[in-house]
Amino acid sequence: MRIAAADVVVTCPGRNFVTLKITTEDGVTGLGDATLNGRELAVASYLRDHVAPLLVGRDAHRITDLWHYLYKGAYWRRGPVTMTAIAAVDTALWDIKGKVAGLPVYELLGGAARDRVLCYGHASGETVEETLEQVQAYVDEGYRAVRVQCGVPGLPATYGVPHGEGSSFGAYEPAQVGAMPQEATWSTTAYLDVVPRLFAAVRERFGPHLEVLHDVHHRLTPMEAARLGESLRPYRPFWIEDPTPAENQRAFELLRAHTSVPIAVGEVLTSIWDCQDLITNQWIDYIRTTVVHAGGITHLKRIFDLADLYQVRSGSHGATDLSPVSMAAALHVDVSIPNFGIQEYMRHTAETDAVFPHTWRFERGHLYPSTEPGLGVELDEEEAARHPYRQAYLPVNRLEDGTVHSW
Ligand code: KDG
Ligand code: MG
Repeated sequence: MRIAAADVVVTCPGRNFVTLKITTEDGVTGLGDATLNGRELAVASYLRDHVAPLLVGRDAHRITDLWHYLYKGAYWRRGPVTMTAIAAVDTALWDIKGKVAGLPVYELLGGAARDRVLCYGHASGETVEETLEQVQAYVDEGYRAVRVQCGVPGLPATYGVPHGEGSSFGAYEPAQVGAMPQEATWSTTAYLDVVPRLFAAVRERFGPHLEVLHDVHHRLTPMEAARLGESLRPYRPFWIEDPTPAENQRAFELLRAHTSVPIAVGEVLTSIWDCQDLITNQWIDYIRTTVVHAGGITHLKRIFDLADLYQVRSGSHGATDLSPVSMAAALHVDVSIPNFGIQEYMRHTAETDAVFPHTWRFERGHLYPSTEPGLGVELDEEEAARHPYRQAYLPVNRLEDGTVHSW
């Protein structure tokens, strides 16, 4: 089954998405998400200019061979642009294989290992009280797990709290349209003061059973993160996420020695090598690598298989910059692996869902993968064409004295 064409579609139904569509000579199509938030066109060019010409004429069924052809064949390994491009090809080929076999992709991955996929939504507000109201709305919808973020008193804009275009309840959109990134301000002292108060209020209102998550977003040193972990421990967080940057994996050895709260890392990691030490030393509890940024279904499976050997569970990234194609693929992986933990789920806008009609679904706090052949998601190209690309950037973060800090 030879590949006839590989086309890249860039669309902005409220936010930018890059999608690869592979078509075989007999007309079967497969989709792969290639969205890299704020750097979308780099991946679009990588695919159009350097990958699509290499795919035409190749056997669409040889997924592993093509993966290594693109990875080892590029010579330049890893990195978000390369790994997102490879992910798109890999995901599209799994879609095609499923359609040809007449089976949903999870059946090709070994079949369902569970009936449903636990997911968490995002509750956030400027104040603790506003965040509590959003938690209540999620609980009313049947969510059993909720991520909580709130504004940091004294700071104009805080990570995870809606502001700006495209942000509304359940649709927090950090990338803002414009020619330059917006700038945010950060104070670790003020942050470490407010987060324990937020957790105390959530536990007091919602009791001990709700799963409560929090994203630190790479902003603390290991020892600051340890202090946060210890201050949250009485409130039993499900996890604290990205407590400190993970370029230096050994930072987590230090953190681990000083707090027992569960730790989740990995949304910016793009390969098994980037999380090898984190996993094999059991310095983390959840690995958050995704289909789209970590080399597709083929490579993500390898990461999760390694993690399983060390009792590390999955907790894939699922923000709105991961398109419904990514979410479809993620759910096939989530439902089929032995060491599934939780899936992040930020709802897309109606415009995005119209561009990517899909049959995976949410019901009472859980996600269910499509049971259609392939991934179970389509691309409406006419609808996509109605939303041309708009330049958008993630914010840049500075300390109060102007020093650039991790965003
Ligand atoms: O593109 C960046 C976002 O996906 C990221 O900021 C969201 O950290 C995030 C999360 O956990 O959803
Ligand atoms: Mg995160």
